[in-house]
Amino acid sequence: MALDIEKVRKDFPNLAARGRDDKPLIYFDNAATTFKPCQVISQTHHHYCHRTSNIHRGVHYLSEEATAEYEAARDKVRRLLNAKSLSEVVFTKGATESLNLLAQSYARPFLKPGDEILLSTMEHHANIVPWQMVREMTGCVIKVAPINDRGEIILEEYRKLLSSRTKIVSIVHVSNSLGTVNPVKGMIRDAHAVGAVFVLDSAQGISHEPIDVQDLDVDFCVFSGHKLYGPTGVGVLYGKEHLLDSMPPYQGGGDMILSVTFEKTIYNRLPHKFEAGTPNVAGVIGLGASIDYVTGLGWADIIVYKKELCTYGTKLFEGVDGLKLIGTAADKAPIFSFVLENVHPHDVGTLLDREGIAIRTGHHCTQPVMKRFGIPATSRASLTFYNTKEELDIFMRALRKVIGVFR
Ligand code: 7TS
Repeated sequence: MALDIEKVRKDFPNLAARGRDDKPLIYFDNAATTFKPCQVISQTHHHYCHRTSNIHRGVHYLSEEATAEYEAARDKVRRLLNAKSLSEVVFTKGATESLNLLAQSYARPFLKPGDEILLSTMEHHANIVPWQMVREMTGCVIKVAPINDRGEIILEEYRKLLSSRTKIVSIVHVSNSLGTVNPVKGMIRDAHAVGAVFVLDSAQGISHEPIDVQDLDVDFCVFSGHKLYGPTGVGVLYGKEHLLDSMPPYQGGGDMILSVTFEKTIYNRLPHKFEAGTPNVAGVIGLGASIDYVTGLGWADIIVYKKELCTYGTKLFEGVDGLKLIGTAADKAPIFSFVLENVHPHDVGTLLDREGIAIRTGHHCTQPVMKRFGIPATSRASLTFYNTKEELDIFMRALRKVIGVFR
């Protein structure tokens, strides 16, 4: 059954908010963060109204209940990713923290001078800078797989860069600035053929298509709750159990230990070894609710509808004189990055904002992508399943008005 978009939209109160100057809001900045459905808001609200307590430590009722809800959310993530066990699901602050955890606890202790980390041109800064920090500390080398003019990784070049020196490959699943969906299953197979571990940055991918970590055979996978219709400040690191087991803790503190003396501390078992301190309890519970929401809508319908939006939007953008889409991969999410002749992206963003339309402008934390295309910035409209073709039509009328101002 197709998605009932009008009904779905009613689940997201923020869609009824007004834009600048009280204009009806069109929210096309979903790659930055998504709106949250009532189901997520009410679960978070319920926690703070009825279950406020710390977890894993109280014998009192509220703490037991909150612990059960927190751990139930872990199982929802496990099922979402089809992970083998709960030990493989670590809660973090977000994709960025998950990548930093991997850099510091997986890469830093194990990499030797001359070992290689392979990235691609289209990585988000969160999947570049943590590895550069490790390079400073270990003397390892960073290699970069190039992309073509459509914004796709050139797979022959990617394979050429893989060798016995490659220890880690860390690649984005869906590019936030190009919309490209990478063929990760084959890329993981290629990385494993040279003995490298594969890190999948699914910050955008998590809301684009279902991820089966066992089918992909991916070693690590990271994402943030807030791009999956969940709260900010919470995210996930999935890791194969034997790999997480081999890693030292990222941070020390409460909850990540079994016993502490001044002579010796024994760390807690997985996944708690990586969850030092009081976590974002309400955030994790909200993330659990967002997973229930998305799976309740059904991936098959979400995928069909987003593809429709992507095809419809691409045609509209391609019909605008003087507009160049940056990112035209064969497999794409409905993320439209574009540049307009003689108009700075920030002006496009500012003028669209006056019409009540929210897009993002800038380099989108992917400066190497901007360099590859020889531009300083793009305007980016990123859509998801609660957006509509009618909104795209209104957007296009507003964009033509912007173009008119500069002609
Ligand atoms: N990786 C990718 C591919 C991303 O798109 C982002 C955030 C991150 C990592 C970092 O996620 P965080 O939740 O830890 O910040 N991308 C964007 C964006 O496109 N606009 O704002 C944030």
